[in-house]
Amino acid sequence: MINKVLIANRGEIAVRILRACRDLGIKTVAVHSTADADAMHVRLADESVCVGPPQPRESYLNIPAIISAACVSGADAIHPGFGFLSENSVFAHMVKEHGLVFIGPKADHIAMMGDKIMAKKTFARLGLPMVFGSDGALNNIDKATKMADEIGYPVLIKAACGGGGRGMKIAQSRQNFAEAYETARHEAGIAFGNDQVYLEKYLSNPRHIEFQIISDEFGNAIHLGERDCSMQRRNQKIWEETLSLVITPEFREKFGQKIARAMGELGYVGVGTLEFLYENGQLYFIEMNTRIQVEHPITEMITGIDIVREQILVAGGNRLSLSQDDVMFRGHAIECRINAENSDTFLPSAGTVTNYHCPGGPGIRVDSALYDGSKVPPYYDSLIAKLIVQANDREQCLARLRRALGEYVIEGVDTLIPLHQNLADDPDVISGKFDIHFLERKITGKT
Ligand code: MV4
Repeated sequence: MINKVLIANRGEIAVRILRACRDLGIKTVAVHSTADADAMHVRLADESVCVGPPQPRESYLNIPAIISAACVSGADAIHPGFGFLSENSVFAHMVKEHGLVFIGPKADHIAMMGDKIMAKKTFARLGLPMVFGSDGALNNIDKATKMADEIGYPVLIKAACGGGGRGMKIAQSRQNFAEAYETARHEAGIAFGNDQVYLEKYLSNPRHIEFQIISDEFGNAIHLGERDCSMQRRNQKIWEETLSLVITPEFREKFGQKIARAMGELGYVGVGTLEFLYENGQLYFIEMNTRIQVEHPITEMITGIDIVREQILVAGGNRLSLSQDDVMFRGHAIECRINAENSDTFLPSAGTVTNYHCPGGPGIRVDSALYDGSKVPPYYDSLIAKLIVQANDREQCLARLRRALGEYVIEGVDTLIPLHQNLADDPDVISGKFDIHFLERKITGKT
C-alpha cells in the first residue's frame, strides 16, 4: 500500500498528481527549486522540500537530493510525472533499491523502450505493424547504403537513443545518403553517447496517432483508445484530439485489443503510450513512451477514467479497477497547450501573472498551476496551462473551445491563446484535414 507520495516534478503535472493522491487519501510531498518556493504545487502539498537552485540539473534532476527528500519525509513512493526523471531507468532502479515504489513501469521496460531499436524489435515480434526499414542497427556505411537502396528514397536515419524527433536525418537520394548517415551517427554519439542508427522509409505526410494503455501486475492490460497529436511544431505538440477522425470503431477495437494483448505478453505494468504514424489507412509503430503524458486528460474526458489514479493504484500492486468492457468513449475532446510563448514568434515569455481568469462551464477542464501573481520562471518548460474541452461531437467541441478561449485571461506573460483561437477558426482544422506538417505550413505560409 502507498501512504505518502513524493512528486518529483513541478507545474501543472505536479498539481494533477497531487489531486489524484488527495482523492485516494494518500499524503503528498512536493519538491521544488528555489525559483519555485511560492509555486502552486508547493502550496497544495502536505509537505515540501527544497531540492536545489533553479537550474533543473541541480534540482528537479538531482537524483540524490530527490531520493533523500523521499527518505527524510517518510514517503513510500515517488511519482516522476513527465519530462525530468520520468524515463530514466537508472533513477527508477535506484528508487526501488531505496525501498521506495517507483510510480511507473519496471526499470527494464523503461530501458527497453528508451532504445528505439529494441522497442521496434519487441513490438515487431508481438505482431505490430512497422514502417519498412532496417531490422536493427546499421553499423557500417556499405550495409547501410545497401539497405537504403532496398528501402527506396527518401530514407530516414534515426538514432537508437533518439526519439521525440531528436537525432533524425533525412536522405533524399543515394547521392546524399553517405553524408546524412555519417552526420546522424556523429550527432547521435555526441547527444546520446551512443551512435547506433537505424533506417526507415520516410513517410512524407503522416498523422501522429498514439494509443493509451494501462496494465497491472496480474496480466490485465487495456487500451483507452487513441489520440491524434498531429498538430505540432518542431516536435512540440500544441493541440491534441480524441478520438481520431481517421480510425473507425471496428479498427480501434481490433487494433486496441492487439496492443493490449502485446502489453500483457510483455509483462508491462503501468501506463504507457504507443506512438504510430498513420498514412494511407495504415498505422505503423514508431516508439513507446513509458510515462504519463501531457495529453492524457483528453482520454480521461471521453472515458471518465482517472488515469493517474489507476497509475498510482497499479504501481501499489493493486488490480486495475476496470476491464476493457468498462471502457466507453463519449463524444470528442480537444486539448490546447497554453505555453508561455509569443503566438507569432514562439519565443518563451517568463514573468509574473498580473491578472488571471480561468474559463469554466459545461465540458471545460483546465489543468494548471497558475494563480494571480504566480511567477513563470525562465528555467523550465513553457507549458503553463492545458485547456481541455469535451462535447458530444467534434463540432460542438470546437464551439465550446472557442467559447473557453474567449473567456481565458492570462496577463503578464505572452501565451499561445491567440494561436489556438486562430486554429479553432481555421477551415482545415474544422474539417479535420491536417497532418504533422500542417502547423509549420500554416505559420510559414508555404503550401
Ligand atoms: C518518422 C517520420 C516520417 N517517416 N518516421 C519524429 C518524432 C519521432 N517520434 C518520430 N518522428 C517522425 N518519424 C518515418 N519513417 C516523421 C516523423 C516526424 C514526426 C512524427 C510525429 C510527430 C511530429 C513529427 C514531426 C516531424 C517528423
